[in-house]
Amino acid sequence: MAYFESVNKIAYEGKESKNPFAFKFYNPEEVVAGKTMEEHFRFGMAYWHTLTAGGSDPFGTNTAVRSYDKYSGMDLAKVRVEAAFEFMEKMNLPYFCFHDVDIAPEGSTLREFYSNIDTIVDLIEDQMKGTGKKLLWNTANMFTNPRFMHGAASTCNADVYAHAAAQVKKGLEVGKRLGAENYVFWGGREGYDTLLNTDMQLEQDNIARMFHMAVDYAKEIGFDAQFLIEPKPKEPTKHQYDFDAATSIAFLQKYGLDKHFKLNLEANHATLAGHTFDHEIRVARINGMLGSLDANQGDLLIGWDTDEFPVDIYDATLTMYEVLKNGGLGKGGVNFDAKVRRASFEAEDLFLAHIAGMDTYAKGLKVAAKLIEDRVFDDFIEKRYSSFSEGIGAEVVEGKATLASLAEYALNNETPRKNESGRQELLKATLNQYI
Ligand code: XUL
Ligand code: CO
Ligand code: CO
Repeated sequence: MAYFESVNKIAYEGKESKNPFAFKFYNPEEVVAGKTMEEHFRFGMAYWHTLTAGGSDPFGTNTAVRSYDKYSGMDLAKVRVEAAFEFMEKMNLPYFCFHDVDIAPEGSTLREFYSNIDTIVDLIEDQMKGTGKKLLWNTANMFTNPRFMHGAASTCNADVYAHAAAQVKKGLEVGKRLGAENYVFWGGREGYDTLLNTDMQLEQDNIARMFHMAVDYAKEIGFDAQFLIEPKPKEPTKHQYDFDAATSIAFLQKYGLDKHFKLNLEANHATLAGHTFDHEIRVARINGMLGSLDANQGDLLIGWDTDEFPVDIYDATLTMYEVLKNGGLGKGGVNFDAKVRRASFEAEDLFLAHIAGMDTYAKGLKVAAKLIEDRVFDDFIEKRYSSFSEGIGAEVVEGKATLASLAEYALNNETPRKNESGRQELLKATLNQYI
């Protein structure tokens, strides 16, 4: 049965196409910087936004109209699997990502939840075999259920901690069964609102303990996925522990977890932290910690995670610039952690939104590749720091300089070399010429 009857498979038609249901820039076979676009992006569908979310917000209930609305419970979960794979097929998305609760209802006991997951995972496995679609990552939702009001791995309630561990254990088993390439931990409620009731040190130590248990269990069952932490600075708690890339890397290093984890970075989380997405990717990249990307964008005027589909070519260019400089995303990919606006309630909007996102990233990739090929910024940056490749600068870089040797140099250097302009405006104007 077709759940998205009105839409056929989306094909690449090129920039001049007037067909809204066609790619204008994303051409999976096109080679850019030595790889096909499909290989560069490894685009993924977020099960929660595309199949499960219905457009509700704090002021109103669901608006989305879907052909599977008439089902409920396990019937709905089963139908959604078919709809998910039809969507990925038509949208030409090679990967998908899900939380445990996205695919199966929790039921009334943990045992029932496990059994529901098993039933649905059987169906997903069949569909994966039939279509060749792959699991970019899965994760456990440890933030929606009221039991997690105080946190999951950071909770004050040890029984809740055990429940969270049980979800992670199952998640790792599911990941192994479905050949997940990554396993994600977004610290949904791992943070706090007031120190007046919080033992910050115990909470952080306990999070690290659960991560170590997860590393150990993955090893035990032979699950070799890349583990990823997804930083976010706030929402739902005021102070999320995994604030940004730098904070998360420091946490992983402190607890001896940095060999086992990389980062899943999300554009809207970066801006919530007061950073640009390319800043976050650069921080991860220079620390060897870039894992995967949640593609979306926030709204300049709104202070929360609006999870909009990415349409900003400028941001996509700088994002793909960092990805290319990283030599790609390895086991990671570009997952659309993005939702259609509440008023874009028709099923067709899901396709139009993914087309917009994939085309934006495709165009960004092409511009980034050209910028790198022409060494637009590389040459400028190389020259800007050239004083560190010779003389006293080279001594600093080689670790030969001391405060005393530098002071002696400065004392004897009556005519220091002049500073040169940073030329920001010129560089930004040049970037615009490429876009
Ligand atoms: C929440 C968020 C999550 C994670 C997975 O802001 O981004 O959907 O990506 O739990
Ligand atoms: Co995300
Ligand atoms: Co998010």
